[in-house]
Amino acid sequence: MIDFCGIELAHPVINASGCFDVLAARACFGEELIERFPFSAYVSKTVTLAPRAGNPPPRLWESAAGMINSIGLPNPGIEGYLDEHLGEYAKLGVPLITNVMGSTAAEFVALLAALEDRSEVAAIELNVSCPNVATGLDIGADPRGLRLLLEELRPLTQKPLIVKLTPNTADVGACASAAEEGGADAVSLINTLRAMALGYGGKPWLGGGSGGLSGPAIRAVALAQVASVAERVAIPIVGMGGVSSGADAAALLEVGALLVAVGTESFRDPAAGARISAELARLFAENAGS
Ligand code: RRO
Repeated sequence: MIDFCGIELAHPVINASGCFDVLAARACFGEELIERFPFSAYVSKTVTLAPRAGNPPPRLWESAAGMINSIGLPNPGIEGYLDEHLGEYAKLGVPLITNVMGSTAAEFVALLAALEDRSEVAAIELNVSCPNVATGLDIGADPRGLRLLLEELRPLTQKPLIVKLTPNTADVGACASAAEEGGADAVSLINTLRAMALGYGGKPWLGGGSGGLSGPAIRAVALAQVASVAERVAIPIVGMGGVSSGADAAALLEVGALLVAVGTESFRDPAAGARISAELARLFAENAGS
């Protein structure tokens, strides 16, 4: 068992937010894919205060060793999430981490208030990869703003707060440290790297203009950023970015992550979570024996 912010987890592998839609997986691949749930906790895709339709298509671009997404946060809004999704997620038999995003502190405050009495929610992940409407800076790329946000939010909830850091910043360690100073219980990283692709006639391919790069292409960046954050903070780290095998997961644990999240690999192989967990367990067993 792993103690993650007071939550007991059976093993270190969880899903990255937005990367394993359990309801779609069940509809496409059948009940058996989620019957023995592959992840030790389930992280929801990002929820905002109001419903959002998301970006116009195309929303994906296949890049060398990865993909660029510009999904644009489609979600039913917090009320829709509570009414339509929470009941289903609560049946998975693993702790639920709800990922939320606001573009102002007031929006985050309202999101936390809506979740506070919902015992189905074990922890809240704050997606801070969104521009602050006042400064235009990504909230998570501005250490001072991030610390102030956490100082405001921390007293408002009993639930652990995990800050999902953005890699699109000069000093991710400073951002992680600011989150910790503000009272974050854990950090998770990395979100996708800002990227774009050109289509026919030199026009941006993605409907949203630019997007975020993920997959094996970003694995080395994730490793470096997790390692540098581990040198700066004492709170638990959830490492992610291009994890496609047990060995990739082990590398993130090696440099200081407590948990590892599987993201893009689940799109390529919907059974990736179970496979990567099994590979990691085998590596642990081999190392214990040597
Ligand atoms: O919805 C998205 O386009 C999206 C989000 Br909220 C995010 O945090 N990271 C990403 O790559 N895409």
